Amino acid sequence: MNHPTRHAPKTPGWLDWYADPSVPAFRLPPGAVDTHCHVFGPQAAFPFAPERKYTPCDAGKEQLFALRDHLGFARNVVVQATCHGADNAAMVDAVRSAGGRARGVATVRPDVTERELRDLDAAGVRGVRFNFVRRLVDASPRDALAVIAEKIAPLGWHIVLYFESADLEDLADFFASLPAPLVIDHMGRPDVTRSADGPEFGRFLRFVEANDVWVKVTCPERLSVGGPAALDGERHAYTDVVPFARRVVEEFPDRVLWGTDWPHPNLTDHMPDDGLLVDHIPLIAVTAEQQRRLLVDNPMRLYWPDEAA
Ligand code: 0GY
Repeated sequence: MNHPTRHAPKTPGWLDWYADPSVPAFRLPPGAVDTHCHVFGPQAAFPFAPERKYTPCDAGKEQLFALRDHLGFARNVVVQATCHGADNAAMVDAVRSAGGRARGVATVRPDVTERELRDLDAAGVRGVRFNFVRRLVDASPRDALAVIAEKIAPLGWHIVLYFESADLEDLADFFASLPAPLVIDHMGRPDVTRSADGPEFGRFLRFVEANDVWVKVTCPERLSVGGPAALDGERHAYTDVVPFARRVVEEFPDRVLWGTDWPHPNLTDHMPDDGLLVDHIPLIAVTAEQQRRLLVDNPMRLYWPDEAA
């Protein structure tokens, strides 16, 4: 007997993505890539994982592609969200539906087979994500992650690392031992009440330099303490994050990536206007050359090397 699909209710207080984003004042360069975004479900087609730490609203591929076009991006990198666990079906479906204009980053278990990895690769997956943020995952055992790293390395994939800045010291040696290129989410989540020139962020920058890693200068809305207040009426939001992101862009211009983080999981105080997020870009990448590297050249080299300039 068929049971009707039972939809899990959203986590109390869940904020849905911004329904009517503004048109950014900043014109993205042709070929720009949004390297950090997710899909949630839709739940009826792609149920959420039992071990998830939150139940989001639906945020499907159609809405993602509509946002891509609205903001002026050419391509997306769809990162597996923890609410789907290691079931990559929704992410893979989105990537496959994009007509070559999307790549994926998966979550896999250590017992993943070579065949499964090859299928993911054929679908457009180019990396795995290792998540160390305790509110999102139960555990991140290093021996299991090392097994995954050994399995994905021959495919030429990279490893996306998501961690809290306070944990970098403990994790740094493990990260440095991994046999694949590394990409760090959201600048390693700096405490933006500290100085971007201080020792804490300095340690992060030296880790990036020593290990030649890529950095997503993403999520001002997640890192900001000051919030979205447009201080001068010129669509300048999240200004407390600017010194951090600008420093990374200036020091590592050919290693930085940018993304929206749509549909912005787990924000509790406000939901960002994605148009305003795009208008953050010229604050952190101030020259046309920095912008082109951040938005086009770097992500193309990492995700579409055959088409890169
Ligand atoms: C992000 C940030 C978060 C969540 C996830 O996969 C996820 O659930 O990545 C977060 O809660 O900080 O990058 O989307």
